[in-house]
Amino acid sequence: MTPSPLKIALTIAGSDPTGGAGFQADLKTFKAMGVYGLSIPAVLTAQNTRGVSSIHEVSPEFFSEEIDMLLKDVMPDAVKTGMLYTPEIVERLGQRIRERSLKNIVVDPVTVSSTGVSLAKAGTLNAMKSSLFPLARVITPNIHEAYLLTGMVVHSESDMKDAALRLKDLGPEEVIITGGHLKDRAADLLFNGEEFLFLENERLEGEFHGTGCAFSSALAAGIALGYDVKESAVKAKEFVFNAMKNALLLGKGMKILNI
Ligand code: PXL
Repeated sequence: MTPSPLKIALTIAGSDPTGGAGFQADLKTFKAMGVYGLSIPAVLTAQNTRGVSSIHEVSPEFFSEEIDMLLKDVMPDAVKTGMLYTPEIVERLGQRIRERSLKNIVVDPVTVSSTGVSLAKAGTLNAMKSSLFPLARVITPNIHEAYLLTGMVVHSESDMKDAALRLKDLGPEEVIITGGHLKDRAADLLFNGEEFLFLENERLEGEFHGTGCAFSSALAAGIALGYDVKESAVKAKEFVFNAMKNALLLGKGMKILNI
């Protein structure tokens, strides 16, 4: 038997039964990017394309066991974190990342669903700031999350830069703020501590479910493959743009990315 020739990415995130977001979307994205996908559910949601009706927590003890059992056997080349929901889960994850010396951590600080349901309990963002951001290769807040994390309202290109500077001070190696708008273009801002880089694309109208999950997992896949954050971000943006262009009306609610 030969070792797996594939690079491996692990998603630690919530379950979205529609597959539009959550670890299911992450796994499909890993596959599409040519990376083998591992997944650890951190929390479960009952939802359809119209919204989330209920959230079921995984106990911190079971969560730790999921991680320990998997990681004593398989080592990922990159890890993406999504909806973690409670401060306890975030803290346990931080502890395990340190103990296991996990590298290439992409932290998507998920706070709210596309339909407005809270996906983070009180204290979760603060726990991410103290326990996860300092361990992160890159964090990927959208402009709303950037506001919640920094208290800075983000409208313009220069607001995005100010918020990125503040977010970099929280400890990640690099910061990508997603979902900005420059004129009629969709713009993400990458800050690596030295220079700012705007990644722009044509803007597509409408609300899409799962763009944040697909972007951060495509980014983690690129990093697992050995690309740097900038190269991975360019690939991830293209991947999400194509998935948005081909979005599906799967149910009676939001458009789902075609991944
Ligand atoms: O898109 C954010 C998100 C992340 N993770 C899970 C979700 C959602 C949005 O609904 O359900 C599990």
